[in-house]
Amino acid sequence: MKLLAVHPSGLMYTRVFLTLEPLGLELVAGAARAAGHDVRMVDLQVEKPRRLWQEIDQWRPDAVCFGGNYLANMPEIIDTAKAIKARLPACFLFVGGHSASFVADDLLMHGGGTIDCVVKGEGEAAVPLLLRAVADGGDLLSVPGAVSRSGEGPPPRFVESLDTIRPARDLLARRRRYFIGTLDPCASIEFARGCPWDCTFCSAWTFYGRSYRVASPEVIAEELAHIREPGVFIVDDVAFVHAKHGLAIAEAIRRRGIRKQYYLETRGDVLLRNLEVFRAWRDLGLKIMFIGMEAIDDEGLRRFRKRIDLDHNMQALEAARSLGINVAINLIADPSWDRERFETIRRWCLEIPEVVNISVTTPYPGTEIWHTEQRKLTTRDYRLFDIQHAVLPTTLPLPVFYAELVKTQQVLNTKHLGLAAIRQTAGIIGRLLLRGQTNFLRTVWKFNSVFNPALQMADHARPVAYELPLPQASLADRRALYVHKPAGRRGRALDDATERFVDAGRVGVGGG
Ligand code: B12
Ligand code: SF4
Repeated sequence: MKLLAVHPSGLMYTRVFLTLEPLGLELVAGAARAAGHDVRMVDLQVEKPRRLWQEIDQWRPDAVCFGGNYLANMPEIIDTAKAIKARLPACFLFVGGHSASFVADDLLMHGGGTIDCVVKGEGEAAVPLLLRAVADGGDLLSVPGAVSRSGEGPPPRFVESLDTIRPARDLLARRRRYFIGTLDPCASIEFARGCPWDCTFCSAWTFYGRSYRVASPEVIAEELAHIREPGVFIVDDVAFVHAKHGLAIAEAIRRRGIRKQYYLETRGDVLLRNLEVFRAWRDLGLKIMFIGMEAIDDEGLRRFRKRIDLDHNMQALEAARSLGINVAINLIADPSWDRERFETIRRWCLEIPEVVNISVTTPYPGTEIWHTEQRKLTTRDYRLFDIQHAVLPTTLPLPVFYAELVKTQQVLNTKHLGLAAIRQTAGIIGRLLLRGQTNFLRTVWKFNSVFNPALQMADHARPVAYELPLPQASLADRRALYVHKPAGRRGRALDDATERFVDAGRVGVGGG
């Protein structure tokens, strides 16, 4: 079959700071190709819609699939599916990905018959089976994870091993557009999948049933050896949970003499526990590390069930500084914040040398706070669920909340992308320009055109075609949260000491 895999446009954040390859969709495309299908890809984050319509009208695929990792992309996916079906009525349309898995029925309903199927969970095992069923006129609902308007198939299944799946990176035409900060251009890679913690605002653990699986160090090193980009973004939710695995990958890379610059995301307590792993990675080229701190007070950390106290987070920042690795931290702004709170945050952020990113508390399907948040949603417009908009009632009038939020982001932006910062990075910018890479330089003046209170208010005023389903009022069965059902301890490739360490840092009730 001819399969076209489409990734929707980038959201606010990716219009300024970074744009990365859609690794999950590439893995799905790779699995379909390995099963003998003819596969093409379009990434609307970096390609014009014209390219999509050319493929639809000239190549005329038998099937089109969409990567639905982000809730805010759902309206675009639904509208595009409707437009494709109008041009190619016989084309089989399906959606998969992180967020699509949590709102499968709703997508089918909004699609009004144009979306034939939603695949819940990991795509690599399911997509070859689905395409075979479509080609042979078989039963779609025999495919694990498949949901159609006639019902739901068996529960989604994990791919047998992360060592046997490889992303079809070669199918993306504009690879030089992927970058993060000064890692320009930048590819992405996965070392491990899943997260063993259970933070209330996050859906990474509910998607994978609190499992944690790893790829073999040799397989990872082999994949890295084939990556052309000098920068590499490690997509793991929490990098190097397991020290032995992190060191073994470092050793396999060293043996092959591979030199890259790396970016990763981790937790403060993991950094403190596995300092020698991060030291080894610094020596290998780890440049930037993102730590999800979420709050700068202990009360805030408790609310997010981030079982790490402020002292430990501060120690983690110190440790990262002592290693000479640049750190970016994330804080979550709550809609209840008043002017004084924003001012405190601004002052704190200016006192520390780290890059600070601010997102907004957003309950969404797959997270615990989607069910437990007592405040009523002020909107169910999918497009506003991008953690940059307020979807809960704000204490400040909404325009003032956005003015304060953007002012805070602006202070941070000026700190890191202002003239002084440019002077510091002038050498890097010069080297990038020599290689024809302008992505990083462009971030410097894009901020104000994207992060703007008036634009954010205008986003709330748009007519709403597609609304999220209403959250269920209570969370009687915690297992209902999961896409892949938890397999408990045996679902996690962690040694006993690491399992105990994880348990001490999470709430420890129910679940897997
Ligand atoms: C890496 C990452 C990013 C990267 C890269 C994203 C990209 N270009 O794809 C960056 C840093 C850019 C990013 C940005 C954001 N992210 Co992000 N990100 C992740 C993270 C940690 C891993 C994603 C990943 O690559 N995983 C590895 C690959 C292999 O897995 P995968 O993509 O999920 O794909 C598998 C399945 O989902 C499925 N699948 C995927 N596509 C398809 C398609 C079909 C047809 C099928 C059948 C199956 C299928 O099969 C794949 C293989 O098994 C996830 C958390 C998570 N664990 O999912 C958050 C996550 C997806 N991000 C999230 C958010 C909120 C954001 C931002 C909005 C944050 C912001 N500050 O603005 C932005 C928006 C970016 C945008 N696209 O415009 C939320 C999503 C929330 C939501 N419900 O919408 C998540 C779930 C994190 C969380 N803590 O809750 N993100
Ligand atoms: S540690 Fe918490 S926030 Fe980070 S990925 Fe895991 S569950 Fe999500």
